[in-house]
Amino acid sequence: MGIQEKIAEIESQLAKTQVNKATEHHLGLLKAKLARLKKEAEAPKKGGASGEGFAVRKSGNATVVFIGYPSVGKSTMLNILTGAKSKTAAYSFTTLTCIPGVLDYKGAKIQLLDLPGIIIGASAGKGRGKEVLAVARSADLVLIVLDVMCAGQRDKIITELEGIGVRIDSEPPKIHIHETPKGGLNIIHGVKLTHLNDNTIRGVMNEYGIYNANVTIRQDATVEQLIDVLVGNRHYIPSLTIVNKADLVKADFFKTLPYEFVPISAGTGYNIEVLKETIYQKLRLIHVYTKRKGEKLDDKPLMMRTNSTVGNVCDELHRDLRKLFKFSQVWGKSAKFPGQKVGIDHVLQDEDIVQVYKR
Ligand SMILES: Nc1nc2c(ncn2[C@@H]2O[C@H](COP(=O)(O)OP(=O)(O)OP(=O)(O)O)[C@@H](O)[C@H]2O)c(=O)[nH]1
Ligand SMILES: [Mg+2]
Repeated sequence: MGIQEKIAEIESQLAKTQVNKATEHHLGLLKAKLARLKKEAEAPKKGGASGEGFAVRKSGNATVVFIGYPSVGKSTMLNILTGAKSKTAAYSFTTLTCIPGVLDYKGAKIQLLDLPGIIIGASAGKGRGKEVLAVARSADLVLIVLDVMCAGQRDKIITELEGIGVRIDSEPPKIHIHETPKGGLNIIHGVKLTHLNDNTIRGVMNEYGIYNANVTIRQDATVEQLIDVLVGNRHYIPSLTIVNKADLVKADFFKTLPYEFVPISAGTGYNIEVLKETIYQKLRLIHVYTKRKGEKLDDKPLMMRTNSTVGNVCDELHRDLRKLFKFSQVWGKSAKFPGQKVGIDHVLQDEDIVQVYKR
């Protein structure tokens, strides 16, 4: 049996098995096997070009992508938000590649990437789905764009994103696996587990060829989360759902939608200012002030992505600064005390002050 047949076989078994306490263990092992096979199937062929993803350079303070089915209005939205000129039309697959635009908002330069529409099965390679979704992997925020007439498609888009390793609106699981040369599997529980037992944890770990390790679990994790940690290469990214073409329905319609979203009309411009503000808020950009020795603060802060490091600040200031970096001092929330000496990987927080010393 080839790898694809094995994947299909397990998927059909999963679909057939009832979900309950008695089948939990069995299902867990099947899911682990499925994830391992999928990873194997995806591994780039030796010698071949990877060829995945559009060539887009990140720019500005953050990168935001539009993901949605064809003709939901992604390009119309990019144009109204940024003044870009991405082609729009009433037929599907108008956009064929990645079109960038820049939204200037409250001093931040936010890169918006318009992409071709995806279809069901995109993450498994249908259409140019994999290339499109791959762009989402490196984004700071994913905009899930829905047509008000098909507002029920949100879950399907999330499934496609999950298919390429993107985890929306969640944090990396608090599971730590440290392999050891011998001693078996030592499972350390930080909290009571209600979805997993040691037997299942062992079975899943064995599926990944791990027989000796310290496994520390500090949250009530699911088997999916354990598998995510084992597979690795997962991307935890915030999302914002936008329901477009609000002009086509009465306001009452929106009360029926079971998720959080921003209703807009890219066609008429309705609620566009609210959308800009929501994108900006979701990005949680931070302001970092830089200071030169003996001088006072630069009064214009740098706008940086959340979790930016001192190294990222160096890159922002001068392209050679990273090479010349000796150490830096930090004042503010990320510093243990004012003026703490820190290295290039120190993670900064909003309103921090940084002074860099060169070699
Ligand atoms: N009524 C209405 N029509 C809209 C709105 N926004 C976009 N449209 C129309 O929807 C159609 C598709 O818009 P596009 O912006 O090309 O959609 P897209 O999502 O970029 O489509 P693809 O590139 O094919 O994936 C066009 O005919 C637009 O004029 C809106 O808010 N209301
Ligand atoms: Mg388009």
